[in-house]
Amino acid sequence: MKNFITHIAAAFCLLASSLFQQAVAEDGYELWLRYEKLEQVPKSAPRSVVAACSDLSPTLDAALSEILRASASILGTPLKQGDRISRHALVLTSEACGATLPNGTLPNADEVGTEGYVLQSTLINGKPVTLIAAQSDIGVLYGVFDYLRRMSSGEAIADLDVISRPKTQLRLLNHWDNLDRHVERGYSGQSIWDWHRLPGYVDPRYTDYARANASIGINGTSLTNVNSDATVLTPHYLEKVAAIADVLRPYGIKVYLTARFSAPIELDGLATADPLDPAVQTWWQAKTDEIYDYVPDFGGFLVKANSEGQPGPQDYGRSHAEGANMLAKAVAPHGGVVMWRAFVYSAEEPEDRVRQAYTEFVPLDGQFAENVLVQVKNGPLDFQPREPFHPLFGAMPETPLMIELQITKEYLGFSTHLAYLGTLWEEVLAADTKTKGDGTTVASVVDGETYDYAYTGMAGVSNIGTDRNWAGSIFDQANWYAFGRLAWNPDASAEDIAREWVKQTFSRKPEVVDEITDMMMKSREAVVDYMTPLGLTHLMGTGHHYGPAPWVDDLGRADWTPYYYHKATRGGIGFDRTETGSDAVDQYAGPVAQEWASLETVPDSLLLWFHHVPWDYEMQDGSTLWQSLVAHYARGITTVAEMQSEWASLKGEIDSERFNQVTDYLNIQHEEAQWWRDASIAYWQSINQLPLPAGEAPPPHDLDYYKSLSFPNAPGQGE
Ligand code: GCW
Repeated sequence: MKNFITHIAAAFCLLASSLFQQAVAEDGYELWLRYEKLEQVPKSAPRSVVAACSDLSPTLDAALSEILRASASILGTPLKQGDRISRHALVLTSEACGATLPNGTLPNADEVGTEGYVLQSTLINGKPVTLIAAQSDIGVLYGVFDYLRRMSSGEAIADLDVISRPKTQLRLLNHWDNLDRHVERGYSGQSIWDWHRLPGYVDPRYTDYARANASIGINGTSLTNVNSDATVLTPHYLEKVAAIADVLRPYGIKVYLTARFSAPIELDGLATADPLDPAVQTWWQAKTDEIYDYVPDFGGFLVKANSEGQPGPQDYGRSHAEGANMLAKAVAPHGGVVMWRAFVYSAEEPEDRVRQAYTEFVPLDGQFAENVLVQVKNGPLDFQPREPFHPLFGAMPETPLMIELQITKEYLGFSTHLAYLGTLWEEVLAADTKTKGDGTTVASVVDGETYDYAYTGMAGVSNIGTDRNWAGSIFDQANWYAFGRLAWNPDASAEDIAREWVKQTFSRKPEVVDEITDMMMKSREAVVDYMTPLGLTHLMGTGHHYGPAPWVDDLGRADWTPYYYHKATRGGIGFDRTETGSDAVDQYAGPVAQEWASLETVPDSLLLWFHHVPWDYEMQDGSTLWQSLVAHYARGITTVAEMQSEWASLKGEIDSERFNQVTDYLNIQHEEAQWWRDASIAYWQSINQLPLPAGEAPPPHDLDYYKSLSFPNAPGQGE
């Protein structure tokens, strides 16, 4: 009887724990590292894991524990950890760990570089094994994540013969996190950096953050907002930074900080922050040395200077290069870099805002120190749903240019709109700058292939916060994932990345994978359609950027108003950036400039970015501009409706918690897409006085209603 009761109790516990697991496991916390159990364990599955090393670093420990965790989950039982190579073992090894393998087994540096790896089904001492080998231990960890990705996606893991190495060196998240834990343009809770409780309390979440980032090859993180606070450079905070760095180090992730240019004045009362002043230079050298005492592998500084009110070298009549070089000199002896942002535009200058970064930076090409990278947003304006690529790409052969992408969706519906950004980034990376002949893609500039840059890199403005699901929504996790995968390989396909993510995040069933991938692939274009079609841009609400406000024309600065960008009048709409206007198009290489400057050849998608045209302008398909505009809004809404029904068809395939959240968010997106369309149309009609094309429903409210909506507490207000 006692036995029976014990059995019942045990069974109950098991049931309860599996129910509990079910409940907590699907809140999105595990990201793409869910390691869902395979329906059938393949014959080729490994039986044990062994590190063929004379020295086990914390990085290899992390690799081994990831394998044990993942195998327990994917295969149902954790692999045995052996100390000898047996048949069907997973063998981890590297040059750095003192490989204890027959000569010739390791890949050489030419093949894999310092971070790459091989995955190989091979024979060692006559035994069939899978080898995960690299020059460095971090290469092994990356290889392990690749192997686990294949396994949990249900891909074949027999007969592997893979070599992979990153095409860019610096693959960084940029957190816009303030020290009070508010995240600028954050839509997923507070900052995960709990400055107040650090370093005494180090949140275990940092380890999961590191695992997730390492799994997609991210190797650096800038912890603080580019609108910076010098306080982070004080000893009290550096201790906290060091505690974070210690957790991230085994995962190959270096820590970077934003440097407030006026820090010498603010922290130590210097009279100036002039970069050519010897006292200022000495201050930064001492400060930098101090940082390296706390964090010996500190990556370097990220700087926003003379932009949107941030202090900078121009306050002292010095150039961006002079400012950057002073900091570069301070980090150089330690092997650090400076990432200097090109997101600058002047409050006083009347020059077309999208021209200004190019005007400012091109003359400085060749003047930056060797360890400076200039960090350039993907487009010349500001992370809009669609922009042409930034004209600086290809225009600075002597200066390493990093691309900056925004993972957080400031202008694409925050966390409630589904917008997979892989397609946006792919569009930019694949764009041909033609600066050095055909095929000079943005990717080939960024990865150093075109100009053989000494440093290469990609930065993504993080969407991570304290929400259980990290990113504000499940689908926003895909943007974090896609950023990492594209930073590793800027030529990768957005669709392949989406599929990969879906398999690990939702389901391996082909029909589910197809459906969700389809939703993702069309999602960003839907946002462009219902917010800013045909090359329109920056029409969002003031400050928070939530919802439509194309009517705003009276802010402190003209170039913060939507009117500045659309210039709609009774006669027409669009920003003339040809020679008759600002001539911003001339900043692009000849053939690109020609294509976009001509109404004959400019693609519809960029029409109003480069041209001011009448409302009855005839589009490529024969419709008028006005008809086409209205049709684009409708198409955007229809696409969201399709996404809703595709998602609804997956009921039962996805756990209810994630299914319901996505359903609710899609409903919000649909309502807001409709709102965008109605408010925009009401406004355009007030300007052009045109009737709606036949069959189009009039907006349910008048323009005053849309104008009267106010959202004082929308995230981002006041930023
Ligand atoms: O997109 C704009 C944002 C600002 C941001 C700025 C930048 C950090 O609205 O919030 O400030 O860009 O990139 O510096």
